[in-house]
Amino acid sequence: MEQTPLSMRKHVALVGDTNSGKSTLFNQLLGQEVSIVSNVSGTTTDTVIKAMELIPYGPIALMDTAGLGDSSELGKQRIEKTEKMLDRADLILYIKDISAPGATAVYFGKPTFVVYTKCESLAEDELSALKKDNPDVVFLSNHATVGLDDLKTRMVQELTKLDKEKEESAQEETWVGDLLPKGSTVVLVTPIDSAAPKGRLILPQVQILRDCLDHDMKAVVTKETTLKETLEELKKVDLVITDSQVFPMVNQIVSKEIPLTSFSMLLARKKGDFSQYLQGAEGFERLQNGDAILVLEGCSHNTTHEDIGRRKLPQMVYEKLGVSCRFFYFTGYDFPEDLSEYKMALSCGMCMVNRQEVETRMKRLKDAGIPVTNYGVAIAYLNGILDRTKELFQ
Ligand SMILES: Nc1nc2c(ncn2[C@@H]2O[C@H](COP(=O)(O)OP(=O)(O)O)[C@@H](O)[C@H]2O)c(=O)[nH]1
Ligand code: SF4
Ligand SMILES: [Mg+2]
Repeated sequence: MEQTPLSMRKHVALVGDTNSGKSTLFNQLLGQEVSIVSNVSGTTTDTVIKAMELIPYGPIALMDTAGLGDSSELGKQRIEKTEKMLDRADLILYIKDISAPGATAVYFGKPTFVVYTKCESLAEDELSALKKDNPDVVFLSNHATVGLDDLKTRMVQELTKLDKEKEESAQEETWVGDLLPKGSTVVLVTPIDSAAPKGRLILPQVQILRDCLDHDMKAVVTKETTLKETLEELKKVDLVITDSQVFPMVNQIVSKEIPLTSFSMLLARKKGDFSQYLQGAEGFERLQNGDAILVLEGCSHNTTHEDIGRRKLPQMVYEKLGVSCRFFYFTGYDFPEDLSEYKMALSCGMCMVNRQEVETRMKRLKDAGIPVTNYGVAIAYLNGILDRTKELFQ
């Protein structure tokens, strides 16, 4: 634990009015007398930061701050200093003395939870009623000796949640930034047919363009009909990203040395378990006449996708696999209770649905033993080019 520098640790700050018991708690958590505990307001004048091991989470930095409720001139300066220190806090424990009513209510703009101290001052039934009404609050008594384990558990939960969110947003933030080096040249193929929205590009296309610029890459946009010419004119192309609908044509035009993938494949990587989608494509091999296929679409207003999910994919399954299946559609957050009749599931890119929801569904399908893949992977598979389009990610 000594090895992890403070700067690498998640910072947890104890914040609250003077005399609310911050330093007492700080010492209890650390298991040693680091901060001076006193009933003289403003004893902790500056923020104290100490390294600690929060089991089972790991190394953290614990911050004991000066009180917020000090109205003296010196106190105001301390409060300003405290607020500045809170910039580095990842999680705030808002410490309130349960016996001191009218504690300052503050919004910190960061993950925060409330901790009541000195709860031994309440009658037992009063305390249990309060606990019941405030499940999100942690209650401490007897100089933070009672309830300390609850508090630690809660800290571990919150910090783990923060780590997970951070990981997800990093993955969600970039489309190609993690796949190609700076200076790369990316060609986007976007058919402009009747399904294309009037006067604009669809969101994933716009986001990928922006992502290329953010990562100092060059991006060229072309239709499938002008792709051949575009590639001839460019000295070097590091990646071609195409709309799935024109995949077969683009696949022929783009020479084997140039990596090729689809918008949908890039989307598939962002939501849900990409390897589960890739593996799920194998489900096509086992389909038989009359099998039920579950189709999940994140929203109903997208005519482009409606066309893929409702017309193109069923048609491709019939033509390429020679089986006629039954397709059942679920839109938005709708999801069937009973999965037993489905042999396979197909999902859109789920750009409008939150990650948690997508993950829950993926898990349910996995548990039920139902292979699931998404439109991009499915179209690539049915065109026999999945192997080519997934190379980029391996
Ligand atoms: N009765 C009681 N007193 C407490 C408890 N926790 C802290 N105190 C007292 O409250 C006063 C202020 O505590 P301190 O930790 O210095 O508060 P801070 O200003 O928020 O850092 C001290 O006299 C502590 O002994 C508690 O659980 N019960
Ligand atoms: S949620 Fe699905 S159907 Fe809706 S726009 Fe996104 S990918 Fe298309
Ligand atoms: Mg203090």
